[in-house]
Amino acid sequence: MTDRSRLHIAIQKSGRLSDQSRDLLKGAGLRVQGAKNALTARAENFPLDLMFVRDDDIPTFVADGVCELGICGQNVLEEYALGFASPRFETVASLGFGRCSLKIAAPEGMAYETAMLAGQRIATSYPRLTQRFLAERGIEAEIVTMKGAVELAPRLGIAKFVCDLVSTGATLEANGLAAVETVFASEAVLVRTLKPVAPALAERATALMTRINGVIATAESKYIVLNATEESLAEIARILPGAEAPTVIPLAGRPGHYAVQAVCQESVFWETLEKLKAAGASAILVMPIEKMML
Ligand code: PRT
Ligand code: ZN
Repeated sequence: MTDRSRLHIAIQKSGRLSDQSRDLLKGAGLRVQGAKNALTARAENFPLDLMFVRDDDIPTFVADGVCELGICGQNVLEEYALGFASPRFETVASLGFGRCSLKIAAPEGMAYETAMLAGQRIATSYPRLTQRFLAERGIEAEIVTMKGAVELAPRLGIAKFVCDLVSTGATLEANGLAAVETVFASEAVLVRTLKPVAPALAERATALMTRINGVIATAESKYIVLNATEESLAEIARILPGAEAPTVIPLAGRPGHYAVQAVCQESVFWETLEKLKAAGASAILVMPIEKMML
């Protein structure tokens, strides 16, 4: 039985999402003790227990309320959710890692059209997402469910097409396949249970989610300081990426000259700095932001 005075979050034990899931919680200020191969760990400075499980089990843990929170790929969550008539958890943040796409792949060089799937066999580990894709297009095909090594199915004569996760595409290519159509785009998300949660615990969950949103916002954000002349201010404000109303302060002893300060909530590239300079900015500083609460 889990301790109901503490929050519980399910994260992947070992795999593509585990390091970044741990880093995110660390970034939210949680000190976590516990060996890498433990099943649970306790945050020392927040009433939170971590449960390390297989990614496929995370939807069940959160849906059943065993864990109030979970970090998991949307592909796994949506495949699970399609098995139920009503929602069992809700997404509270997109985390910006674990990006991949579930794609239909066909033999390399085939002049593919969606209609060609009709009556064919499609191998996949995501039968419900694949079925939804086919149903939305009015196509009937036979779905062959495989737990892994889906990319081998065509070579083994099990299926003509596959529907598999792709990030770089190298795995498909190595097996003579090419991605031809996207079924579902995915990234890691933070979800919370829709089971009732005691008010005190719900408050803690909200506090943790606020911190996590702060970490995500901070990751891309930069603080920009620059000098500008009065006539260049409007153009500079337009170029600053994702910045709302910048702070403009007159420079002492230099009439018509200003210091401009802004939080940019999008990546700041060299090209952006070049544009700012061309618009009349000088002494441009770009600084990382350590913490942010929105
Ligand atoms: O042990 P456990 O069940 O927890 O882990 P797992 O082996 O089921 O999952 P894991 O760790 O491989 O992936 C966890 C999650 O990472 C997935 O559910 C996705 O949300 C996300 N993710 C991101 C990926 C990929 N990228 C990815 N490339 N998951 C799998 N792949 C595989 C894909 O299945 C294929 O075999 O990588 C291969 C393709 O990669 P490319 O780069 O060759 O295209
Ligand atoms: Zn898995």
